Amino acid sequence: NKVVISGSGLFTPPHGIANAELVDSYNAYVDIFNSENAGLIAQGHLAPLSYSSSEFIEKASGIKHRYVMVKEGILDPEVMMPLIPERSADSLSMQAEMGVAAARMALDEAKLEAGQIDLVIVACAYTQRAYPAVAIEIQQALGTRGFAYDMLVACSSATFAMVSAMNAIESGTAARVLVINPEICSAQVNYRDRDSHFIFGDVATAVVLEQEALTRSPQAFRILGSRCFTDYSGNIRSNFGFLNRCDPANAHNGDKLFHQQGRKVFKELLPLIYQHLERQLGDAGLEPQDFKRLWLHQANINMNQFVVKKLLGDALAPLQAPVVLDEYANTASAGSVIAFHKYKHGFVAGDLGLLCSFGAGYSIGSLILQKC
Ligand code: CO8
Repeated sequence: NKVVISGSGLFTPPHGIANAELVDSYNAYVDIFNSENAGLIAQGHLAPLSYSSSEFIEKASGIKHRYVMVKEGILDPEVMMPLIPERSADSLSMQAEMGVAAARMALDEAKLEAGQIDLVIVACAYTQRAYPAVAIEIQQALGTRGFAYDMLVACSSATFAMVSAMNAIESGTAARVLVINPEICSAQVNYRDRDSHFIFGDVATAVVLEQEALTRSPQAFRILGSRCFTDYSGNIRSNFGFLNRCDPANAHNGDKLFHQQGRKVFKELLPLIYQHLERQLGDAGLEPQDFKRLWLHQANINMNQFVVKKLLGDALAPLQAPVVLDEYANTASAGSVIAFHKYKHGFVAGDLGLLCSFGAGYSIGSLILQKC
């Protein structure tokens, strides 16, 4: 009696930002910075900032557009962050609101009521507070039973949480689990950093997991196998955390936001992904060609093309490895789940798909799925 993913949901935030708008705002900031620091720049004490460009962004990353929960502030060269007022303690938090919307869609698809869920896991790159857990807030908002908790594994939060959910079901701790990934990446983007101002967007995804014998969903995918891997690296990093206020030197917060050595990540992570997938597929007696679809992590189009080429060579069927980052940008843990949600149709019983995340940590999580 295998565990299945019996429903998925996708909440898309209300505001879009195209590359051109973002680049205009960044370049306005560059003009302000360079003119305010003209003296120091002329004396050679400070390097002038260079313009960003839509052409670079699209070529280097594949990203054309991103969604955000709050647009106000992001494009203002004097602000350059989303202006998100704190909500009162008795109203639903922003992350819970996004999570609830995605979860409702996943429940509908799984043909379940909230009261039939007995574990909620909120899994994402950041939760908006330490406690009470956002998952417990969502448990109350939806009316699910049992228990709920948050977990953070950056880009692999969603896949690792699905493995935790599967283990909970197999051990009898829970019968039905909601895994929710509400990502508010825009709050952690340094919009003044040319190398990374374009990378992220906001979104929420959700999946329902339950025993195959229990499911009533026509959309269910059985989990045939799963594998998690981590290998410590500081090359993708945010130093934001609860100790920040204890060091008075933290007045400048650049390193408290997302930053990375993008080139190093590219070079170091790719071989880890190949090795991980080769071992997993080898142990399962499968070949990459056995998969109808690869729902890959959505960080960078070039990185995904390398992974796909290594696995499948040049003979790629249309939509074999669908791309959503052109529209959504990098959405941390939610990227591969968006790809799954949007491109899981057209499968017949027995068809295989691979859901795989990779990113900060480093962390890699992959699930072999089979249409029921
Ligand atoms: N516009 C114009 N030119 C630019 C820009 C820009 N915006 N940015 C850089 N350039 C220039 C550089 O200055 C450089 O110029 P030069 O050659 O003269 O030095 C040139 O363009 C090339 O720059 P790069 O070497 O940086 O460019 P790359 O081609 O390597 O592309 C990428 C940069 C897109 C960052 C690429 O390296 C990449 O994607 N690497 C993989 C990174 C990755 O996958 N990271 C995962 C991060 S996501 C994750 O793990 C989740 C974290 C948790 C969530 C966080 C939420 C906020």
